Amino acid sequence: KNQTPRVLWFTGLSGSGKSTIANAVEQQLHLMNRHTFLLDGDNVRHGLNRDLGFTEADRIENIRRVGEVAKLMADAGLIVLTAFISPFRAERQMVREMLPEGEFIEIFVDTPLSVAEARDVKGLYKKARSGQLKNFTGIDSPYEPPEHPEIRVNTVDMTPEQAARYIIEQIMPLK
Ligand code: GGZ
Repeated sequence: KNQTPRVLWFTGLSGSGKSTIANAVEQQLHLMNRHTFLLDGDNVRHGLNRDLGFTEADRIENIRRVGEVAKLMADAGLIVLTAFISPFRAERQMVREMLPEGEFIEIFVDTPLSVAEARDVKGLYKKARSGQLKNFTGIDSPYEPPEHPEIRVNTVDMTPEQAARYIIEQIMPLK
């Protein structure tokens, strides 16, 4: 095997760019012949976790299950990328502790709320501000930024491709 299994755990606000950057990192890893799997809302919240919404309890359960699946996939030898808001420190820490030392790489997609809200690609911030959408992260549901992420990316001064390149540079010395 030419790779150490590991989990690249992206965290950040809705609209921060997690999925876009994670997809770009995955493409780079494929070019390096790495076997990967990307877990995100599209392939998890519509299937395994379709019974869960956005209350605090449901988000906790969402992240717990994603952590367990990521662990299984990492055990199978994959490089796993996850792109969930994962707003709470405690659950990110829980997933970190599920995995062998050094295999959980927390990547903070550090887009300020003002920037994510100004982009509002899906119009969700607008709905949250008007009260049409409750428990929206950053508006009426908390986001606890990582205190010591392995990697932090600034999406204000970097394109998603530049952020992905930066992440690859950070993880590749680990091989
Ligand atoms: C946050 C919400 C909400 C609420 C729907 N709060 O920008 P998106 O659309 O594509 O990404 C958001 C996604 C967040 O799901 P996660 O599984 O990543 O969240 S968590 O880790 O907190 O469990 C957003 C959409 O779902 N969405 N309602 N109330 N995001």
